[in-house]
Order: sequence, then C-alpha cells, then structure tokens
Amino acid sequence: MDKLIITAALTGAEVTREQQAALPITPEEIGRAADECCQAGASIVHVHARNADGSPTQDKEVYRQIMAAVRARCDVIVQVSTGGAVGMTPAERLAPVTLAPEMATLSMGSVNFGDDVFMNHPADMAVFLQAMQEHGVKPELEIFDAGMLSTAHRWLKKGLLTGPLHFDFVLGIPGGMAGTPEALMYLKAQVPEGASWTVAGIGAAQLPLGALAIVLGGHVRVGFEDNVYYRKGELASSNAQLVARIARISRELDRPVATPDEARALLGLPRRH
Ligand code: KMH
Ligand code: ZN
Repeated sequence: MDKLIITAALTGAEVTREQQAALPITPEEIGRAADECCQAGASIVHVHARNADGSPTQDKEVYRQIMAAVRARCDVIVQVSTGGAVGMTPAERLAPVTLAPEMATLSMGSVNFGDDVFMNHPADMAVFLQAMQEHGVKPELEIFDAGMLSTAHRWLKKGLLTGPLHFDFVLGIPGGMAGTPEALMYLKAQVPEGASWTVAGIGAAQLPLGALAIVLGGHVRVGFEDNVYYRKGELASSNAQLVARIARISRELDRPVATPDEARALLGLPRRH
C-alpha cells in the first residue's frame, strides 16, 4: 500500500466562528493552521478564502495572500477550491486557478447541498478543467454522488481527463451520497485503473470513513470544512488535532504517512518550489 496522504480542509465556505472558535479565516491564520497540520502529518491543504468579516470569497488576491502565508511556513501542497460557496458564478469560482497552485478541486456534477443546489453545469466543468490544464494545476475530482464518477469515466474515455486521476469522495452532504461504509465501498469499486482516491466524511462520518480508507488503501481528508468535532459533543481544538489523530491511527495500522514530497510523487505532481 502507498503511504497515506492526509488532506486538511482548513476552513471551507460554510462553517462559522460561532460553530468553531478556532476556524482559521485570515490568510495568516490559514498559513499558521496549514503549518500546524503539515507538522501533524498533512501533505495537502484544501483552502477556501474568506473576507475579513468571515464571508466566503474567491478573490484572487486573498488566495494569493493565503498561498504566500502557507509557502512562507511550510512545503505542504496547496489545493485551492473551485467550489467556492453555493451561488457564486463559475467565473468567480475559477479565479484562484490562474495563480497556478499545485492542485485545485473540480466538482464532477451538480448536487443538492442541504436546502441549496451546488450547480456544476458540464459546460462550466469543461472550462474549469481546461483552465487547470493551461495553468499546470492537477485537479482533484470531487465526487458527491455516484453519477459524478460515471461522468469521470466518460470524460476519461473521451480523452478530456487524463490520468493519473485523483478523486475525493465527499460523503454525507445532505443531498449527496451517505457517509456510510457501503457508499465508500460502492465508489471504491469503480475507481479507474491507476487512479488514487481520498475520502472526506462529513460530520460524524469523518472518523469512521477515514479509518476505513486507511485500511482500504485510499487516502483521508479531515478538517473543519467537513467536521468541527473531535468526538460527539466535544469540539476539536484545531484542524491539526484532527490530522494528528488520523496520522496516529494510520501509523498504528502500519501504514506510514506521506510527506508533502512523497505525496507529490504519488500524485504525479512535479516539484515546483
Ligand atoms: N462549499 C461547497 C459548496 C470544493 O471546495 O471544491 C463546495 C466545496 C467544494 O467546498
Ligand atoms: Zn471545499
């Protein structure tokens, strides 16, 4: 089995300081959180930008500041969000890709997102993918529901997507696939040859699906974007606390944790810094 790649989803677009007092919001806070997570075992940070008032933004300048704040502290792989927040325009969401980060997310279809709709029109997805290819950015394919994995297969067959592919199964969003072992096993069985995958369990699904992914040879995403609790009724003290637990479990299961450079090698990312 490959070493474990841990992604820390530090901030997200929806979580508030009222829900999680340690949520990193400013570029400096995100830079510090990224460094702590890297030291705890994360090799990728998935980042979303916020305005000073905490509201979500896809402003390129804020992402530039975040990337600089992270880079000043550590060598972790920065993965920007192109999901942004529900209701943002595709052009708005695409902005950080033009900064040529090492990775960016690419949602593979539309999904109900609680009481909202997270819209991903195929024509917009194609534009996102083309921009990533132009800027040398590796997409992480976000899979919220099974049909999105079928789309990835179709795009692979058509030559729009080229391997090695890397998937993120986001399980437990109200409206998407459930955060259950059965859902993960169903998706895992359909991963194309040579592709890698990670799982982002939402809420209480984060820990059990992370543990399952370690055993199954997948990778794991944790962090406040997906879950603000350490255990039922107890808030996590930091993103790094969630990363450290997954790293600990993986080492106990005899699966070493990848450094950022080891993760680059596993994902086929050129070393750029
Ligand atoms: N905030 C969600 C609507 C991504 O980062 O690519 C979408 C999201 C996905 O977070
Ligand atoms: Zn995200």
